[in-house]
Amino acid sequence: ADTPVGAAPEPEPAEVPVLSRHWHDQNSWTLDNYLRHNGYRALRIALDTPPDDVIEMVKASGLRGRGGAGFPVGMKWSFIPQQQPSEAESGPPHYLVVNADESEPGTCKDMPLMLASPHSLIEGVVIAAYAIRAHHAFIYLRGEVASVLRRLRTAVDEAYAAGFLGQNILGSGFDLELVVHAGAGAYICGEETALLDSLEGRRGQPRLRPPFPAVAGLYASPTVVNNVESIASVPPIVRNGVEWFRSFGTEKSPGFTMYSLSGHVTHPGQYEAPLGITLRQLLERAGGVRAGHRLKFWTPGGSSTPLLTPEHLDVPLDYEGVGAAGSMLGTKALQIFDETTCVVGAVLRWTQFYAHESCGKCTPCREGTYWLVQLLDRLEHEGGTAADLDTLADVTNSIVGKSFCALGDGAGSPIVSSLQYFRDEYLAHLDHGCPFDHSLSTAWAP
Ligand code: L3W
Ligand code: SF4
Repeated sequence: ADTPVGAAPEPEPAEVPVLSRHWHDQNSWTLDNYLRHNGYRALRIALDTPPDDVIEMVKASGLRGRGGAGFPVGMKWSFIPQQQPSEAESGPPHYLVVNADESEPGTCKDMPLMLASPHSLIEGVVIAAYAIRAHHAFIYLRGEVASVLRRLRTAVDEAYAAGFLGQNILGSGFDLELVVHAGAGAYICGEETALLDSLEGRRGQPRLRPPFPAVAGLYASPTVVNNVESIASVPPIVRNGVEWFRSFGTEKSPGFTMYSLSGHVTHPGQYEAPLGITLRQLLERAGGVRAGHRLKFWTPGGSSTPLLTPEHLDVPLDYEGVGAAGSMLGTKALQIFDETTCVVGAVLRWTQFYAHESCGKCTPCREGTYWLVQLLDRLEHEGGTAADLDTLADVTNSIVGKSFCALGDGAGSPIVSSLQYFRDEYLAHLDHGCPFDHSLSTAWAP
């Protein structure tokens, strides 16, 4: 209880940025810097609040999962049995697992968050674990990103030393052990049940759902799996309240979020904004499409979400708006492509990724993604026949909705949507392959 938790509270404006407000501070990642800006104040508030009330607060805030699916965070927490494991006779422990295996193509917001502000994640972890009565939490991180691993482990050590982790946190009687686990770098381990298999020491492959992790997750115990940004969004809600959070965004998609802009954009990077902003507005902030060029197509939430076109520039980037436009908000990874990009080449590159990352558990995805690459590669480099386009659509149809997990559906998204919007460009490939001058496009080298 004697641990310093920052000086006088700063009133926080109801404006963005929130999550990234202090990313540019010198040594932004240190505990000292975090404490200077209300760091761990939300934890003290939460620990003075009954766990169920913390869950109710997150529920009322309307915070939706930031990992791709947009599932309500508070509702997910409420699926966990509502008593202390010790109160349930021989009941299993509860676990909190943070999905930090960010690897959806174009997605680059969790890694910068953990590099610049690791304590915002750690504070969220302690609050979430307290709410669901977990005494063990794990952050499952992509192993290749050694810089983030080091940063996170240093921050966890700082948090233990300051009494924000470990036994009797802030004198509250609540104990939490937090382990940062480095995965081996497989896209499929971002799928929550494959992640749990990997964390248990097995090859990461998706499990059948239901049961969902909330019922039988890590070591078959009730487990909440949440994305990094979802968890880091919790402390500001606890500090400032539900109304403050709901003053951002839309009624069904409240709050602020990180959008990643990449590709043919003047200033690529992470842009924090209220949900419901449009690509046109984000491009204004990012200096527009690269000079002298115009937008041709884009992804709203990584390559697993159907492509959109310039006609969708004013679509609100929230779950409902992007859904109504025939795509998904996904991870809010906005990959921007100008008119120099061959859509077939781009789709080929993505499909190679899915074929490489397919875990091999189910036949439609394992075999189908291989054949999609063969078809697209031939179209791009040699040409093909009109029958090849039918075969492409047919193989895709055999994967989408018929695979074991969302990777198969994701692999089909760029193909279905590019055939919908750019069929003429596929036809232009038929006899001699790609008609584009690839030296003009900096985004792809198929
Ligand atoms: C208890 C129920 N829990 C659902 C939970 C479930 C999960 C969450 C969302 O895929 C998407 C995918 C990718 N009782 C429940 C329940 N839950 N019903 O809610 O579940 P779901 O099935 O809607 O989605 P998901 O399997 O989590 C995520 C898309 O995101 N995506 C991929 C992103 C990849 C990364 C990465 O880089 N690692 O984030 C991008 O668009 O296609 O549609 O927790 O347990 N009745
Ligand atoms: Fe594995 Fe692909 Fe099947 Fe998912 S859809 S289980 S990644 S083979």
